[in-house]
Amino acid sequence: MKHCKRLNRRLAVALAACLMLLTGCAPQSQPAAPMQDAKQVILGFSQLGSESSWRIGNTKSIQEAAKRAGVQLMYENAEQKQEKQIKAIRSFIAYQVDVIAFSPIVEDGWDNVLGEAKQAGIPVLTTDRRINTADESLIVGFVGSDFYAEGRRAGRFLLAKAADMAQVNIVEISGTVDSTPMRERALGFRDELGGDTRYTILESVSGDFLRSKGKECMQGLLKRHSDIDVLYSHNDGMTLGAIEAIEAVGLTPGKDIIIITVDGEQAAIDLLKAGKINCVVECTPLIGDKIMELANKLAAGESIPRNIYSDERVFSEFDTDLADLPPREY
Ligand code: GZL
Repeated sequence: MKHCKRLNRRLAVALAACLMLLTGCAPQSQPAAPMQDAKQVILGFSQLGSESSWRIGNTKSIQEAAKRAGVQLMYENAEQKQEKQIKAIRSFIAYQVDVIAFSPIVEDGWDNVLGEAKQAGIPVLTTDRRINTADESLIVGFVGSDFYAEGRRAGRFLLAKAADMAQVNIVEISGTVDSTPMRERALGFRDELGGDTRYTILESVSGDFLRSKGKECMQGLLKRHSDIDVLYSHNDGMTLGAIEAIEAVGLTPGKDIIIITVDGEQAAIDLLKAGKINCVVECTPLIGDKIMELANKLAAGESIPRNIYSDERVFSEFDTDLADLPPREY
């Protein structure tokens, strides 16, 4: 409905411009009146929270990109609650925004509200995380990271790092339960280690991507296991908390326990350079410009690719260029 109104408005402007040109009504001394500025696209964005430096960097990227792109951003922070995201999406529908984008905190439970958006003719884009649905038409596309590939990269580093170890005991501090990054980073890591029986995952606990919980998780793991060789942590925030716990019991992170983490925030890169972290798998939050490009295309009725993945790398102790790395933006 909204799109019909917009298209009618634009057609009217285009028709007027053509008529002026064809009938020579446009003042000869000047070019035809420039097309009326296209109506500013209104994007409703539901952010899942502000649980980590990654998330704060992601929000900043989106807000700054909206300004650059001339997109009117309606931004809602759900503070880690799915019901608040659903409420925000309903408010965007009521306001008849042109496009809705959101980072779903978990994968399930979106069909009803996205069915309402579809009924209202508003395209919905998932960013950063994905949803689990039988009706693929509820979403027009995804932009973000390939978390399964990130998990495999983490495993690939460990295979190289532990090549000479006869037995490798691993503990995992995972992200928010039932979130896409938690599921896929775990799966990719395990698939990369394959059936190599030298690798044992002693225990996996969820730290919900929070630094405080990462510290609590590691305190518990250290109490229950005296033979930990590796920590695989699904985000830098939890890793920073875990390192506090490791040092509190007199162990040296990066030496007594190999540390593999995901995100690539500045604090983690600094600890990599200091030898307290062995591998940082990059997961960039800087997808704001791409989101705005897609929102403008969708508002103009253009089609977009179904999946757009960020280009990401791995930083590790094997790199020789760590000193030359530019400052991270999160
Ligand atoms: C990954 C993102 C995750 C980050 C965490 O794209 O969803 O959520 O890895 C963040 O830091 O909390």
